[in-house]
Amino acid sequence: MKSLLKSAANAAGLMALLSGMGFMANRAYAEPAGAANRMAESLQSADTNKDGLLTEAEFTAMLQDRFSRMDRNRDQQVNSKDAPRLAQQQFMSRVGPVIAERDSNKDGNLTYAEFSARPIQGFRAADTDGRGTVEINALLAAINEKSATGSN
Ligand SMILES: [Ca+2]
Ligand SMILES: [Ca+2]
Ligand SMILES: [Ca+2]
Repeated sequence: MKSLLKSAANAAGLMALLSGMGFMANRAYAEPAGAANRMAESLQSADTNKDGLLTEAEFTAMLQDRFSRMDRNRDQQVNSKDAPRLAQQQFMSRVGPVIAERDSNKDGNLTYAEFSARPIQGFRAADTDGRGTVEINALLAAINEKSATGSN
């Protein structure tokens, strides 16, 4: 019995979800298998009660965790001030594209609201039955299918 993605709209929501989570950025193209594995790990660890379903609360907890890891100086904004002194370039090459992509008011600072808007939209789009949960297996199957069929 398969309960995979049921519609193109759902697949579009899934892609928004995944790209929103930052998995499709940069390195995903260079090493798709590694990216898929990291994604699987993240999704599984986000499922804190291990019931195989990701609730919106579990999902947003993961987003908050990711945001606070970038916001190293804890001022609720992610920007170049958060770069570690000795690893400024690495930090900005990883975080810079996320800021550029999601800084919706273009002030150069990424707030949590800006960071989370798209992934949360994607989550809701992937939640086709409107129960507030998304099956992790369905997400992973879709991811594997994506990497098996290659690009495009
Ligand atoms: Ca769960
Ligand atoms: Ca900050
Ligand atoms: Ca901003």
